[in-house]
Amino acid sequence: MANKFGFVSLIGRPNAGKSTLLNRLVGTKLAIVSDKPQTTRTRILGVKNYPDAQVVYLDTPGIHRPLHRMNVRMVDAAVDTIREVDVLGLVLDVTEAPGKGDQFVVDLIKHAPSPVFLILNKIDLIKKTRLLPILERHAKEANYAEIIPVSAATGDNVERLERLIIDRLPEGEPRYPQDYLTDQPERVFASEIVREKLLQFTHNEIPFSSAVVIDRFEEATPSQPILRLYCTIVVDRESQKPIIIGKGGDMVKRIGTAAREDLERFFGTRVYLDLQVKVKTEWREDEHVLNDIGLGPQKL
Ligand SMILES: Nc1nc2c(ncn2[C@@H]2O[C@H](COP(=O)(O)OP(=O)(O)O)[C@@H](O)[C@H]2O)c(=O)[nH]1
Ligand SMILES: [Mg+2]
Repeated sequence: MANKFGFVSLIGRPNAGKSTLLNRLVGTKLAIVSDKPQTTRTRILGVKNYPDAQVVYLDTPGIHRPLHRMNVRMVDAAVDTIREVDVLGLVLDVTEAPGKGDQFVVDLIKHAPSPVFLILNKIDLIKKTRLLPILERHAKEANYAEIIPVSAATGDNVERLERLIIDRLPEGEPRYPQDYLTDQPERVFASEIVREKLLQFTHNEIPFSSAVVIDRFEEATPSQPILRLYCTIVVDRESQKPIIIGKGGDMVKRIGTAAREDLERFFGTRVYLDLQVKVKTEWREDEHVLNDIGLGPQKL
């Protein structure tokens, strides 16, 4: 049997479970996940090798109405993948009632050049009997190549999804080495872990109006077996700074401790993490910050 190779993009509304599915597909946590919308800000690539195929999965920011330059870049990063892939995976949360935003996404993919898979996610949250009418409703709305119910959280039906994807990929040799997992640099991964903890422990406007920038990343060496990370949490307004710092610094300490534990596990080394909090008004419009967080000009 010939080898297959291809690109598959996961697109959809915020919170549908795209990043959870990417992590499930590649078997490693590449993308941070949270219950807040707009967690993913850039396109994240993950490579998976099968006995007969190499598949490059692309996780993308959720498609939403952009109110800042940052959000325009985020949505572009998702929409740009539509023309670049061999299979387009539209991820939908089955527990959500259909809304205007869904219609926007469905219209967007109607002229996609590649087969579109509708991936109905979070089936662990609904009764099996509720699934059939949902499947029928979606079958009428567009010409999907496949409609597949899955649970990214439990892994239910994900292997079947992978088989159906591989069936649709063109023949081709692997383009990445067997041990290649992602194009995401280690420093970006590190800043994302810090941002994940920030999202986890803070509420209201903080998740949307903060970014994490790595100022210095000093790798561990045999004589200095500790990775040193100097990060700045950037917020939009003066009033947000004390929320992140917390009473007597307890919030920033909590974020730092949780991030350090994850980072030590991931890098397999001791980690020193320095966290600063800075106010930079309107950073979401600022070219330099956007470049720093990976939202500069992007290409596959
Ligand atoms: N119960 C359940 N929760 C899920 C599933 N997939 C994702 N989630 C949760 O949905 C939320 C959003 O997930 P995330 O992957 O960040 O969504 P994204 O914005 O589309 O990337 C998180 O709280 C996830 O834990 C699933 O299959 N079942
Ligand atoms: Mg995401």
